[in-house]
Amino acid sequence: MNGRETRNSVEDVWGPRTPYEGLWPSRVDQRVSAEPEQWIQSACVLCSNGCALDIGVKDGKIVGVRGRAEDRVNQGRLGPKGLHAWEANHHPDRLTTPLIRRGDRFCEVGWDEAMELIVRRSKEIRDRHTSSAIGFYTSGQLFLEEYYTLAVLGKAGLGTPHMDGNTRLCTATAGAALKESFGTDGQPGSYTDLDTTEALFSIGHNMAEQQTVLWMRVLDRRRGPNPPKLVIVDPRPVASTLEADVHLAPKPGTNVAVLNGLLHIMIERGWIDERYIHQHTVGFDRLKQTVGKWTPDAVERVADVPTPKLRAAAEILGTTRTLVSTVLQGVYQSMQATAAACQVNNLHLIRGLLGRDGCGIYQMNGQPTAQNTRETGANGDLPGFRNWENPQHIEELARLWNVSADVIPHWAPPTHAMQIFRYCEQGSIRMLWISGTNPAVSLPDLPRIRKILDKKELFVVVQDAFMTETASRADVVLPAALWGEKAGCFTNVDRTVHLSHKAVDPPGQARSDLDIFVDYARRMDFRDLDGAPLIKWRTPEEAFEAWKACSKGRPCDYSGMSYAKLTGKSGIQWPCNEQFPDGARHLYANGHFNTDPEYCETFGHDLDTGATVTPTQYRADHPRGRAIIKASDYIAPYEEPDESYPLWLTTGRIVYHFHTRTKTGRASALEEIAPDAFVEMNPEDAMAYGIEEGDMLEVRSRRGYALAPARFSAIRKGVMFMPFHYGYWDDNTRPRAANEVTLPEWDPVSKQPHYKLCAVRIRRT
Ligand SMILES: Nc1nc2c(c(=O)[nH]1)N[C@H]1C(S)=C(S)[C@@H](COP(=O)(O)OP(=O)(O)OC[C@H]3O[C@@H](n4cnc5c(=O)[nH]c(N)nc54)[C@H](O)[C@@H]3O)O[C@H]1N2
Ligand SMILES: Nc1nc2c(c(=O)[nH]1)N[C@H]1C(S)=C(S)[C@@H](COP(=O)(O)OP(=O)(O)OC[C@H]3O[C@@H](n4cnc5c(=O)[nH]c(N)nc54)[C@H](O)[C@@H]3O)O[C@H]1N2
Ligand code: SF4
Ligand SMILES: [Mo]
Repeated sequence: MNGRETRNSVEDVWGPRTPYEGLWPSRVDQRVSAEPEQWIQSACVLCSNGCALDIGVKDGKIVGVRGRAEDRVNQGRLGPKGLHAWEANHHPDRLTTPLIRRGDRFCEVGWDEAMELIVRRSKEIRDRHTSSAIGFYTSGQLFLEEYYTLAVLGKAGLGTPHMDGNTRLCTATAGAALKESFGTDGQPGSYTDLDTTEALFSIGHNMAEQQTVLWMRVLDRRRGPNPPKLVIVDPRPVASTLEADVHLAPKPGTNVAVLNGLLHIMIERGWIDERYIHQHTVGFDRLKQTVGKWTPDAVERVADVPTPKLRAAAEILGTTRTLVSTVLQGVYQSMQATAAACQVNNLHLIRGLLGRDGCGIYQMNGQPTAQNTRETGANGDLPGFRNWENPQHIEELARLWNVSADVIPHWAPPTHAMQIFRYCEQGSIRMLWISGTNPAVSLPDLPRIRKILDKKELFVVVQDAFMTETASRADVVLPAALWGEKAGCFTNVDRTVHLSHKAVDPPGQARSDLDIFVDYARRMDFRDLDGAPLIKWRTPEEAFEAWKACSKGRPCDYSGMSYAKLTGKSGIQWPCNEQFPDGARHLYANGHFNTDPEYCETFGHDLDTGATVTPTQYRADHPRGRAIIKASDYIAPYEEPDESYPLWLTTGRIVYHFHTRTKTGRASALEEIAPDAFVEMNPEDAMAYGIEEGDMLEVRSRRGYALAPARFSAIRKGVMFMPFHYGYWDDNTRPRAANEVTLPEWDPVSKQPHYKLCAVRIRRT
């Protein structure tokens, strides 16, 4: 790249500081390969931060991006992925025609032939085995309008209970923890809380690498007047831990012990808001009882966190007048995911640090549009955060869609992703339609996942922009348009909705996911009770209008938004309606939560077993708009190092790549700086095995093995880390995907897999 970038984000990830307190100054980051003729408004789709940007277009091609200075989320800043990954849009590897498998090769066909085959197989399978033999596995990366269309055709057209998204791997626990504590999904806080907060608590979240622009905001506060205190909990040394005032590095899988220890100290020292607890919560007594035994010594024994450090952290969290907390995969993909995430909610509740400026909880999202998968019900929940156990809510949807309530699956909890794959394995699901996700690299225990996808009896449709490891195992591949080539909305982690306009045409015959779903619904001839087409929209804007009607009156109320209102200025936070025409910064500002039995999204679960609370039980304990404090005692991980597999492996991400690298692996500067997998380990562990940096290691678990070179860091002894980005589309010479070895276990409440823990052994090859 010549002089057309404002900064080199690969060498200097966060760029220069703009110290502040109060109003975050803007700094516009830009990177183009040629002077754009036109700038088209959009937002970045490479993480849940949702940075607003304009897409630069020249001669019908994307030639770069620049941050939008006027946007509340990023005030112009962009990180390395945002500045680079657009290069993938015009990569020659893009899929441009539908493909049908004939024997062991793919044949190019037209859309009619591909869609007719899918429709024929759908009808055959439905007629012989019912709609329950058809499953959908979607993404956290499509647009809101696309998910909503998929949700309606799946729930009201086919009536299959087997729909989930890769959001199950990503933010199912965020949703679950918000529901358990506050009654429905929805992040209570706002990014503007960071502008004034006195303290920040981050657990299992590598913000500096994974939400780089959010971290810029934190760094700018840290360099400005009245910098916030910073407490970080992560077993690895990551960029943010160097900045922290207190870094707790617990043994993997011990989050609940650490959090119970913090709560214990806070309660013991009287660092609680008794009035808030009394007026706005239920369940405090049980929490007090449960954390009673988690003295600092007890925490040290289980989690190996030194007692002075735990006390120092508790003092910051217990005495600060405002607090922002962030939680992500080190919690959601670790032991007791929902239980641990709920303890962070509890920490805010017992101190009354909620619903006002400077106080926010982010049960973070990861993927850019994961929030929308959950809102629209494309992940198995019901649209608009409705409760599948509430007959009233089912009736509302039936009326809205003009279908019989019996069609909408609500007789059992929605099927979660790992169970969908289990049903495919057992043969009760015979058709699986995968859109915008790459399970052949991202699901745990890959040897098993490959076997399932390769089953002759399973008809697999894959809708993607590239020939991924999953697409190459499909029966039909549908070429999808990417971001920039279609219009639609998405919502970031602080409920800010952005509209991404279409900037360029998709390559070849590639079509938007919306077009594909609408086409399928038309060809399947799904109809409502009056015989009219079930899907009454064609364009993204029409789909958005339909969604607005569905969301009205629910927490995620979009009814006050429009494509026009979302164009030209900053993104807008939901709820946006008559009461909040410009959106609302905080949920629960009045201390009233969404826990009313007629309004809530779930009646809740036992956090340890996942057993559901019955509607009768919930009504009997009626929380009356109070938040629910749920306690949980520590449970040891299911698989721990032993004699045969003596080391921990944890997996995750690095700053330069996004997931299975379909985009970032095709952005030259990102691929160049991070071309291969590695095993991060402590030099002392390495010495015990006679391993030198760069040696090729075999990492083996009870499931399988992967090969990657050793890299040293100050990671906890006995723990190793592998990024899960590297699969096989560009290097099929050795097993190198972290998920060859990971554990197919999941959280009992959120059903999110435990990617952060498994026992392995290593040897030099
Ligand atoms: N660069 C980049 N950014 C991304 C993504 C990407 O692929 N690349 N993906 C996006 C998506 S979808 C997501 S979900 C997010 C994920 O963002 P993060 O959750 O921040 O990323 P991870 O690397 O998965 O895990 C976070 C941290 O958890 C720690 N950890 C492991 N085990 C434990 C434990 O038992 N307890 C605690 N407290 N910590 C533990 C790890 O050491 C790791 O540093 O990032 C988003 N942003
Ligand atoms: N070991 C381990 N495994 C993990 C994790 C971990 O930390 N450790 N993290 C988990 C998490 S949090 C996540 S989010 C998942 C991510 O796992 P995946 O979802 O499998 O990863 P991606 O590479 O993002 O796959 C998205 C696919 O969608 C395609 N795509 C992009 N945009 C569009 C579009 O507009 N339309 C269509 N049809 N396709 C599109 C991309 O080309 C890509 O193939 O991985 C999970 N797996
Ligand atoms: S922080 Fe996330 S949304 Fe913002 S530019 Fe980076 S990848 Fe994109
Ligand atoms: Mo994720």
